[in-house]
Amino acid sequence: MIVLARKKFYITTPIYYVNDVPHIGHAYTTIAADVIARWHRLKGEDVFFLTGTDEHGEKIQQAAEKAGKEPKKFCDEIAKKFKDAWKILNISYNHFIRTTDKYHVKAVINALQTLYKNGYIYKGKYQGLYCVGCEKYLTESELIDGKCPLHLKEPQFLSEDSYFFTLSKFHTVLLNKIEKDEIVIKPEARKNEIISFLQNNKLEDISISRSKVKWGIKLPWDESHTCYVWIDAFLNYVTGIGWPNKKFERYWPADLHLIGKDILRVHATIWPAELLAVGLKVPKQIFAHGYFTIKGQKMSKSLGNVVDPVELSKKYSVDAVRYFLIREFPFGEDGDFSEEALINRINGELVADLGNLIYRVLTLAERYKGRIKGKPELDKILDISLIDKHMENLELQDALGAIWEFVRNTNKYINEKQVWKLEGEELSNALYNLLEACRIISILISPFLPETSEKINKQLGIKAGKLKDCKFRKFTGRIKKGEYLFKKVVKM
Ligand code: ME8
Repeated sequence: MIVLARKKFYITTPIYYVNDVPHIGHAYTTIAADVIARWHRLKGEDVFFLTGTDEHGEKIQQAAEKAGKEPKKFCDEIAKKFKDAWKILNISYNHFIRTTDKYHVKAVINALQTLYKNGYIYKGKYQGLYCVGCEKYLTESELIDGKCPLHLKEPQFLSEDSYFFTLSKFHTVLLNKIEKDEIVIKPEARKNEIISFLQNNKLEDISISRSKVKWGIKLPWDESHTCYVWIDAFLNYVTGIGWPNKKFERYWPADLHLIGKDILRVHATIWPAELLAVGLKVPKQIFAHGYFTIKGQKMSKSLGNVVDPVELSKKYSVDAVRYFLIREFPFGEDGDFSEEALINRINGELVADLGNLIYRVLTLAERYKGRIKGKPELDKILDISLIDKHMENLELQDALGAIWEFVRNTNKYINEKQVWKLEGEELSNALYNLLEACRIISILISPFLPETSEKINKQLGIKAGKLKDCKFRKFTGRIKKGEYLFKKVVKM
């Protein structure tokens, strides 16, 4: 007998800086990654989903000083806040990496040693404008009115001895790999941006050490310098699955690095170059989603408009927040967040479409005392391969849209058939179709709305299914109607 190995799927999120608590932007990437990871599990794949926190460097050192705390203790506290938030938001990561974890630090030292030994590092002097918010040197042309366009602060002029990584050596190979889709960059427009950047600019060597920053991993050959935080941080994607231990080969290269557009350029240049220099394969795919604003404004502490995903979930339910974030914004494009839009989705789609459907079907089914059997009819309006295609193309909004089409059409079926007026075989047949549709809907929504899917399964008296179970077959559940799935939000 030939036993085929299960297909693997390795997905990562950025590791978030612990200078501040998680906000809705972090939650967006992490929820999207969770939805994708759960979808691949539903397909029976061997999924590894990695997330975590980025804890070294000047930005964190300064934040700890400001809070009057020793850096490690400060990191412990904030990293816990990320873990707690992901627990509340039902994030099914396989591992949460912290760059202060001992195994990571050890592996980074190992990688630095390899880079040094392989001749990719040399000593020089760095002079330039450094933005602590970005944790990187900026060129004059990147500044707007002398300020970093992202952090709206003037960068500091720094001049220091530094070790350099020979990024320039990788210019041509990176451009080739991106053009040939050996590293797939999505969406297409972002790929073109990177290609045009590489065609119009020569990659320069980058400084990878700081002598003035104490909070970081020391360079093994010169302990008076600490490692540049990005060089350390990128390696999480391999150390988080065990590198340099050989077991990491099960999952590497990553199938998908999911990130925001703000950090695409470094992911498309420094990261693959670092991998090549260490002698590892490059990732298969990087997807950069858009950024969202809050009621048209940039989210910032000073504007006081930072949205806390945990608070939002407490107010409206976790699944409502998950649903909204995926359904509202085309994945890859920028979007604008507002609570009004969230409420509209809850009332118009979760309550009116899904909640209503489950309640109506279970009410009708509970009333019926006979055996439920019939012939599939609703299967004609369900296209699983289309939903899967959207998921594979990372068109998350469209996938959820296609599932919702089925929810709406199932509701329509009740109205058109006037199921409440049917009797005997006709009623049994309609209920069979409706219950099977609800069972399949529960499977399809499970990556997006895991809690709701569990509630539906309980009411239908069935176990959680896989994607292969999304076919109309015999209905074998034991129905027990429960509460409404969602509550209508009354606008004040
Ligand atoms: O950049 N809209 O960490 P970070 C959408 N530590 N997504 C947003 C967002 C917004 N307004 N704001 C943040 C770092 N994000 C590094 C990464 S990886 C090796 C190191 C999300 O805490 C989005 O995913 O600044 C973005 O890329 C990420 O948070 C930046 O998180």
